[in-house]
Amino acid sequence: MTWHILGAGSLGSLWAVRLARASLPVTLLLRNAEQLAAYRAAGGLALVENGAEQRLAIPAQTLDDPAPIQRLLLACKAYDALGAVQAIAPRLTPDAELILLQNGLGSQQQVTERLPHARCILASSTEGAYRDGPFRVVFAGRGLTWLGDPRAPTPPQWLGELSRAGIPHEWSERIDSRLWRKLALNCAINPLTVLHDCRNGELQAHGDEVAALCAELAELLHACDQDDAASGLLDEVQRVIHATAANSSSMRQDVAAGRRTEIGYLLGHACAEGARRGLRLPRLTALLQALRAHLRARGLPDT
Ligand code: NAD
Ligand code: KPL
Repeated sequence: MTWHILGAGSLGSLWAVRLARASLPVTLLLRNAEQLAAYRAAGGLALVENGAEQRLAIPAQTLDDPAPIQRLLLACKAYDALGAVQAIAPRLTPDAELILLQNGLGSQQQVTERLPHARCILASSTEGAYRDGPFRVVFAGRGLTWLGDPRAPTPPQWLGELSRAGIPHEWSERIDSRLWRKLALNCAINPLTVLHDCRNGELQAHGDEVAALCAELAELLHACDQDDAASGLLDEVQRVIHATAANSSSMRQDVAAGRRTEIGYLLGHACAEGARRGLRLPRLTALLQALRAHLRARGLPDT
């Protein structure tokens, strides 16, 4: 079974190269003929790992290629997920399976509503990768990808292929809890690093602000029936701030590079879920307003 990978960006490339070098069939799905020509001119996809570069000429095609797709790894940003799925929908077989790699929450619901008959497996990854050139990706941080299906607890048979490809993973029967927890961590840390323009560790000087946000996030998580995700949240946020003290958060990096953020699927989603449940979340709401104003002032989308 071919692994079709939509999005030859950081995580998509990281998965594509590891699957391909384990001799598993992989096909990249690129936006258009221009992208495909650029990909071919680059000679394939390069992964830089421990300082060594390996470039593989993984087969690629455009989104509008007619060949059917049974297994799709959706490796785009959350704000692109629905549009990408709309574009690829005519190619999906009736028994298609999708793996959704998006961070945050909200895009997964958009995709599953658009494709009610497909199996959608949700993922939450702590691996790190970034692009440092066209079709060239650096493997920056070892981690793990949790996979799960909130509608069906049985793991798919292809998990063995991930082991064969050396992709660290675990099947989770509570993937929603993992995604909520990661969202809460991102909401407590990332916007503040943007607004204070600081590295993660410098948030230690804003301990009261972090604690107040965690209290509201925990209230939201309980209201969303996510008690496990709420448990010990502040402690974990403080641990992450300490462990990643020298790092610039992904949102701060996006803003610095003039890239769109995933705010609508992180803090935006948290506030929208709070509002839907009639919760008063003044700190989170004020943080969202300040962050949106900050993005608009830099000419970036605020959703
Ligand atoms: P990225 O921007 O590096 O890659 C996304 C790719 O998808 C881009 O190449 C883009 O052109 C492509 N794309 C978007 N729409 C498309 C379409 N319709 N057709 C074809 N290609 C399309 O993003 P990323 O860093 O790989 O992140 C993907 C998701 O994984 C995000 O939600 C991110 O938060 C999450 N994530 C990333 C990392 C990381 O280290 N990069 C870690 C954990 C989670
Ligand atoms: O996941 C992160 C990010 O930078 O996006 C951290 C900072 C570890 C938690 O928010």
